[in-house]
Amino acid sequence: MAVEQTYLMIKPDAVARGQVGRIVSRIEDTGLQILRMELATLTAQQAAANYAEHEGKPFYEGLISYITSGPVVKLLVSGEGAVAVCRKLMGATNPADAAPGTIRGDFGLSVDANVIHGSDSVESAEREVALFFG
Ligand code: D4T
Repeated sequence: MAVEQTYLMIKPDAVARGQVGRIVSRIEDTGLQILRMELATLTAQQAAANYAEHEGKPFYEGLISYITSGPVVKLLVSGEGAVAVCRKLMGATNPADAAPGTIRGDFGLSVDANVIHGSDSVESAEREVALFFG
């Protein structure tokens, strides 16, 4: 497997509940390397660019206002198969379907506040790293 970079983002609900440290520990426990980590509040433009594929869907407006509602933790993570490793660690989109032991399975409350985002491909990761870290 190739060394990849991926973009992760601990979402406002998890930051507000004080779960950042425990989530970062799980990322570190995979053996992947954290190259950058930063607390920031997303602009409406960044949120819209990140979720462009969902524009027009019933949950879109709520998603944009939620993701810009408070600070997130942006992470640039690198290592062997980093995209797939992180998607597996995150668990299913809906915390109700996410397996115990996954981040969403253990920390998530609902699909519209589901704790963490992770790039779904190497191509998405490149776009998201440029969008969020410049
Ligand atoms: P992200 O992009 O946040 O890593 O999530 P996923 O890749 O796992 O899932 P997604 O793109 O399908 O959904 C993006 C984002 O929208 C929220 N959402 C999703 C929601 O609020 N209601 C819904 O019905 C769905 C499907 C959760 C994640």
